[in-house]
Amino acid sequence: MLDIQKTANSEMADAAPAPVDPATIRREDYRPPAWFIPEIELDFQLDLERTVVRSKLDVRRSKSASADEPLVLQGDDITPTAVKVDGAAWNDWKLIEGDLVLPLTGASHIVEIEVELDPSTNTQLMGLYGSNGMLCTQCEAEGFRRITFAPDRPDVLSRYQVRMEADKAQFPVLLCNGDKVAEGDGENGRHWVQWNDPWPKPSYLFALVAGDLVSNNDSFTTRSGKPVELNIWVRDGDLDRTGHAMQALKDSMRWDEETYGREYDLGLFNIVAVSDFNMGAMENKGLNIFNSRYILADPEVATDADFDGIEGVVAHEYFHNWSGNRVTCRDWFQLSLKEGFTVYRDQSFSADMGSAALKRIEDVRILRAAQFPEDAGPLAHPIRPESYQEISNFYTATIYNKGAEVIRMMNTLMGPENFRKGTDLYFDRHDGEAATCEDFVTAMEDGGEIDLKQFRKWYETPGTPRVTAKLSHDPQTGTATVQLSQKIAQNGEKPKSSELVIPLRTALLDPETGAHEGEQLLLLDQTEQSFVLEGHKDHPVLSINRGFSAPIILESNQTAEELAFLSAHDDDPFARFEAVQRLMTGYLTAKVSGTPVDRDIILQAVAKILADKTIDPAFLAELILLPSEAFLGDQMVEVDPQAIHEEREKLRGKIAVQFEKQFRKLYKSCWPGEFSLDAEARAKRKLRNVTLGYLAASFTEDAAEVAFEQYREADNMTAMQGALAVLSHLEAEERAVAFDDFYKRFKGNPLVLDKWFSLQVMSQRSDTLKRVDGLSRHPDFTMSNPNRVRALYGAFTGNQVRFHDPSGKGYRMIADMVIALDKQNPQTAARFIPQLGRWRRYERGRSELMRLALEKIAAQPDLSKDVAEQVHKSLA
Ligand code: 0A1
Ligand code: ZN
Repeated sequence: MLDIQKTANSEMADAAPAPVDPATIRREDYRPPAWFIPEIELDFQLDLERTVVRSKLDVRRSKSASADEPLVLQGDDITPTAVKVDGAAWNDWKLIEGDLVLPLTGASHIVEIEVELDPSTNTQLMGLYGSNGMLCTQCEAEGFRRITFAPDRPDVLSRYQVRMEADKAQFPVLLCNGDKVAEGDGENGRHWVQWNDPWPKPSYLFALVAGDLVSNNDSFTTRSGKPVELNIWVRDGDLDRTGHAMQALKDSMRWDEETYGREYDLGLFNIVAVSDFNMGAMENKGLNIFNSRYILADPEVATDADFDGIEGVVAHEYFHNWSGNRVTCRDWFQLSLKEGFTVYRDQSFSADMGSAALKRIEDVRILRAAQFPEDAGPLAHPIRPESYQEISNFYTATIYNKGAEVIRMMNTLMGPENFRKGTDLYFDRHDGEAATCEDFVTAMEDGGEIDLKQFRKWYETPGTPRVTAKLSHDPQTGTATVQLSQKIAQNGEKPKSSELVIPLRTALLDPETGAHEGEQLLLLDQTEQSFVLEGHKDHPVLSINRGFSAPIILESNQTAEELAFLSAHDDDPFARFEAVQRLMTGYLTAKVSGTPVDRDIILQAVAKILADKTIDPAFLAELILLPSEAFLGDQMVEVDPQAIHEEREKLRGKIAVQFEKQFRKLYKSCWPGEFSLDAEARAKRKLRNVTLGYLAASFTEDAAEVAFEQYREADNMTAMQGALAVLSHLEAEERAVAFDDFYKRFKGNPLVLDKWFSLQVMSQRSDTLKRVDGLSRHPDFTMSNPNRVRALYGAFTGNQVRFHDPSGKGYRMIADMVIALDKQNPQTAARFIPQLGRWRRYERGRSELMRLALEKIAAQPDLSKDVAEQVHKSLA
């Protein structure tokens, strides 16, 4: 219809505003709430199949709202069984698109509502649901409306008093936000607990848990001397796997006091581990709920990476107590206000707890693997989006990880002292409020005495900036000139020039020794800019974007010789790592596109690295790793996964053969002693796995034997997984033996079983597609558990060469899975769309097959909002 009108009167159509899709929610349409709810009382009669929720809302009309503005309380898939206003039964209500609308007059009322729920049928895992016999909730972003009717928006803050009642034998533990104020036994074997949360909070931070749980109980004394009881609640039998999480919690509490001056504000902090969870964890006030994979660990079942993940996520959720809970978001467009800042905080914490250099390499790897592709594709959005249809789709690497990079750049620009002054002012100024990204930037300006006017562009600009750097040198004047320019490309379009503020930590290295006279911060804030640096007799070597000080793609005129020089000499660990990566990436992308290129320079660089005895084993392991196939694809105009795979394997094989002796020696030198989680032991485990990979790639006949031996002797999951990862690609008999043994040993542990699924579908073997299909029918596979779905299908979509099988079978398999999963768990289903959504980046044949898979999903009737938004945007 719209199109016909346009052709009939094109002049009119041009002048008219863009058609507004009713499903689209826009940032510019924000209106403050018409009603506030300072107090909420909730009563839960809990049961797995029939839970009754009674709410009592103290509703107050906003002074700025008109006198006839009705009270609208959001609901999703619920109906009221009773409504009262000011104590009397009230029938004057309507359900409009799920929301409860009450045409109330006057300034304040008490509204009481009763709702009945069946948590056992809640497969979306949003709202109140059953997981493994327990009851738990997930309310962010819009799950509270699946529990009861309420103004389910983050700028309505309420104080909650909650009474929970349940069968005592079935649910001996009843938890909610805040402090426990009373408890007692009821009739018929029931018991109850009364909870009071003194801190006003938005509904998305509400949580309860009821179950048969045991706790690791500990305590923490805040720096002002207040005692805090700490509990990590798990199922019986998992208790001895909670020690690492508890230590991480106490370390986080101390760190936030020391680094940001933030103290915990309740007498109790509870964490609960649940096995069915859509995301990693959730920061509900005083009652964090975690995906069990981010709590449970011991060396026998968890890898070193798992231990790090636990430390980081425990810290992340704890830090939200200030960046998210005490200061929350005004609306969901501001999500990065809490998420970007909190990711930055957890990254800094982990850097302080371990190796800052390794942590930075890891964080950049994640950014490049998840965020850069997002920013280059059809789902690109700024860290503060302008619109959305389903907010669950916006828990993205852009909001989280690019958001963290933006905060990190503020720190770089301001320096740590002024940065702290800024965050102090932000917390003081907005404590107890629902704030915006703009509030944050203003507080940083006021507290940190800096002008961030132009810097704000980062909040509204999608796409990854490309910075071109050229170094020229004038021996006569001894000046070196760094010429910089910036542009941004979006969704495959031609790059346009940009004017972001880009802080580039830079050093000019002496071409003989690699020494330099200190770093400089080059501030690129125009489209093109030159920086003249004095005092360089000889042509120096440029080391730029050290520490990855800005989230950009660097294009420089550096030669392979210069990169090799940096890979041997750069004193910034990230820059040194980056130099090797760029050297290898340049070689491999040239090979894939058929350009003749020199390989010896890479071999020489690797030889130097291997000969450098000052490098610690963990860093050495990073330096000799090849860039991933996915990353290499991201550097190509048109991706051919098979060609990339082949060239990468050739280079890997060549390095493996050339340095076989050294790898063998290193492998032996990393022989594990007594298991320990200290840095040295971890570094050895890491290097041992990397060198094992090379030994297997060197075509030596004993590769399977060596890997199998490592598997057999391993007393920890890092070594076991490393061995299985190598075996998974081989034809050898040892592969099946090891995988069968692993299954038998760990079939009772769902988190380890997830690894068993993943390792098999990440195999490069040509029968992998068949294996994915077989595993999807395995009795231990279930679509009801998001971890299991991700373990099988998520890991498979990361397998570049097999997911992108030229037959298109991999794409069809994912499309069919998404269609089936969407009926059960739309949020998790929608998370698979971006893998297909990148179809425009692939060579013709694959591109078309990926598009067809998306079309098939799009053609389904009754798609969820989650999947529909992602599919339609991907095809647009
Ligand atoms: N705020 C959480 C992330 C989160 C978001 C949505 C969820 O719904 C299923 C769950 C968790 C965090 O940043 O950790
Ligand atoms: Zn978060």
